[in-house]
Amino acid sequence: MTKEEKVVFLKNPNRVLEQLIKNFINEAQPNRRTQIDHGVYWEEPLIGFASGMDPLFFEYKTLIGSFHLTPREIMSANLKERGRGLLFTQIEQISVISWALPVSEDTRTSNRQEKQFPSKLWAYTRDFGEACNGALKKHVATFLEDLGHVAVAPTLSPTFQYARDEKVGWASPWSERHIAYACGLGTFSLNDGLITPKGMAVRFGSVVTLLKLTPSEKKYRDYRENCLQFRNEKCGKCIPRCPAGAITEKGHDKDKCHEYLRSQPLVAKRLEYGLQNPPPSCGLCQTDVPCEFEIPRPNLIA
Ligand code: B12
Ligand code: SF4
Ligand code: SF4
Repeated sequence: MTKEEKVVFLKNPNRVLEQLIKNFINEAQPNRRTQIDHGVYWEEPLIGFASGMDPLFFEYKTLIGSFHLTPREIMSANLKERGRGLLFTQIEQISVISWALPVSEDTRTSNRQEKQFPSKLWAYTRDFGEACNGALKKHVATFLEDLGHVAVAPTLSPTFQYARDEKVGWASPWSERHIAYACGLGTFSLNDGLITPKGMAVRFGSVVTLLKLTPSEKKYRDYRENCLQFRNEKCGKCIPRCPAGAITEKGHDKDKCHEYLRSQPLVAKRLEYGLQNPPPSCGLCQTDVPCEFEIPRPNLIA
């Protein structure tokens, strides 16, 4: 990076980081579907920022569990690995960058037709598209590190496995959806999925850094505001989409969903698609629903 570019970065780091993330998705090889048809896994991302001191990160300790880490804990642990400590004056500099990668239109369309298993494009997106998400996390962290700002992508660490918690069921110590919610990217829904302005058919990623960034505005007052079911509108369109019967008007049964994702017929389908040992996927509840690619609008015509 030239001296001039560094000056531009320091003047408006949010804007430069947004552009960096967008450029990666527009141009980088990992977003090309070289494994199948040279299409793209992801469309233009949404990006949000939060202060590491946002009270939500501390609320998550009660809402999710004490095992869910705050940005400050992530940063302290990372600095400790480098033989350094977090200084008191650095605490308020900690920031979080989160992004939503929208599934490409042809992949969404292909998954809409499915009733039992994910489409081939959806299954490849879960595998190779997520690898692209991982490469993006590394890219953002390396960019910041090269400029002298400590940066860490929590979910890239092998210790960040999800496990079954007594109170909240399957959960990770760094829930990308809760992080995205804190960064103003969207709200939760009847089926647990986070609905962003580009819909629910998205995947999330994030990086924690020791650099003060301007937090994004949260344009919602309720944590389920974007879901029609919680706006006095009858919806529930995701309920019949689920082949496992995991969604009801009461919400999402994670155990049923988890069981289905690991089931033998689904494994067989993935092998049939030519995926050797891919992570499980389904996502039927994220496609052919009003919240698939936008914040659903209420039906104004009675
Ligand atoms: C564990 C896990 C699962 C489990 C459990 C899912 C779950 N509901 O938590 C299983 C195996 C079932 C699963 C399935 C799927 N997953 Co998954 N999974 C994860 C993982 C690894 C951790 C999730 C986690 O920690 N959850 C924590 C718990 C506590 O969250 P929760 O129960 O949903 O939270 C509820 C409460 O906290 C509540 N709440 C109550 N009061 C309040 C108050 C406030 C203020 C707030 C904010 C919230 C809140 O809101 C939530 C909704 O009810 C993440 C990756 C990551 N590290 O984040 C991906 C992730 C959640 N999965 C994802 C996806 C795409 C899927 C699948 C579609 C599979 C696929 N790829 O085809 C299905 C979809 C299932 C569904 N409808 O949610 C995406 C989510 C995309 C989205 N738009 O939301 C993630 C974020 C992966 C990623 N990198 O993008 N997954
Ligand atoms: S399909 Fe309807 S009820 Fe289900 S999450 Fe989307 S908006 Fe909410
Ligand atoms: S991912 Fe599949 S099994 Fe899980 S809730 Fe959605 S539709 Fe049901």
